[in-house]
Amino acid sequence: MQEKLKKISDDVLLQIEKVTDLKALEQVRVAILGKKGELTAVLRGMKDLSSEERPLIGKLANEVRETIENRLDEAKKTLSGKMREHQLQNETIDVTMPAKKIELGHRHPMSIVLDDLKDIFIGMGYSIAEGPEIESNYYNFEALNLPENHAARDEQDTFYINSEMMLRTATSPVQVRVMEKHTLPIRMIMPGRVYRSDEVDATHSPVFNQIEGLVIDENITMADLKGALAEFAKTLYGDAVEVKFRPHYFPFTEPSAEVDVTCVMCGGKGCKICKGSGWIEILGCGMVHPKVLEMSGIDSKKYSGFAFGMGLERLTMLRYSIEDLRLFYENDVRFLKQF
Ligand code: 2NM
Repeated sequence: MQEKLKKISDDVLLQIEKVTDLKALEQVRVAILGKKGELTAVLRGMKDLSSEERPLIGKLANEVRETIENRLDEAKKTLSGKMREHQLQNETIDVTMPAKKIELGHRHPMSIVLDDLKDIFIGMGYSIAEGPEIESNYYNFEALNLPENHAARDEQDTFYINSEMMLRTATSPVQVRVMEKHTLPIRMIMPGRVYRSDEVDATHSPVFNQIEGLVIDENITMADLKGALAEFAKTLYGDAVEVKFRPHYFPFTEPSAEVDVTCVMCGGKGCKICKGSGWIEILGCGMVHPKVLEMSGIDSKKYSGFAFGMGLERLTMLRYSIEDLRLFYENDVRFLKQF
């Protein structure tokens, strides 16, 4: 019995020395001191010993158990220490390492151009007005003198919500709303999102952005329109640019015109962008139709005014030589980063 205890003790102490992690150490402990452990079995067998042997073996068995327990404790302490040290070495933070670069965003090219436009018009004394994107038949068409059979009113061209309401096809309804309040004079631009039922291609999108302008006061003439819009074009594209007013037709203005500038790409020689003509159309404009003024409660004998409208996508494409407006909405950072 004494020998058996000695062997158990020697074996276990050797095993403890060899163990390299806490899990294995626990396995050793269970195998010797656990309910079904080797030493536990010996201690249980004590009752079968003779009364002479029992105290001797009992004492020895307890000593062995104490030694083993002490060794297990020591090994546990050493192993945890080593593991902690290992952890500290592997998980150190190098505070001198350069931080992850935070990518700063910036304005979308269309926002850059819109901000420039706002600056130009604010500089000429205009203020900015906005209005709803869902409009009534009256504000979107009727008040703008668009005849019942006008193509723009067609279901094919406009997103109707019901027979009375629709997504606005231009920002002109905002101008009507401003005119109705008739706190004159008016000198305003109306930027905003507009909707037309167009197929998407390089130059069309069912959702796009417009900037329209409206000036109403006593004695406003076509000369004021020409002066203001030529000034605007030259501020946007540079003094070298030539500006041309070409007669056109709009139901809400009379007379009406389209404004061309010498091609920003070729300077007027003719290229792919201006289709060889040397000119590029940038906006539509005209003297507000007396009927339109009267419908909004403005006395057309006392007051007159001009209005104009342009597409923000188009202006931005011209500014940056972008050939496909779909790039504006895809938000591919490789595209956006260039501006
Ligand atoms: C354009 C071209 C010409 C325009 C006119 C009006 C209003 F409300 F005063 F009648 N709003 N917008 C207008 C005139 C818009 O866009 C190409």
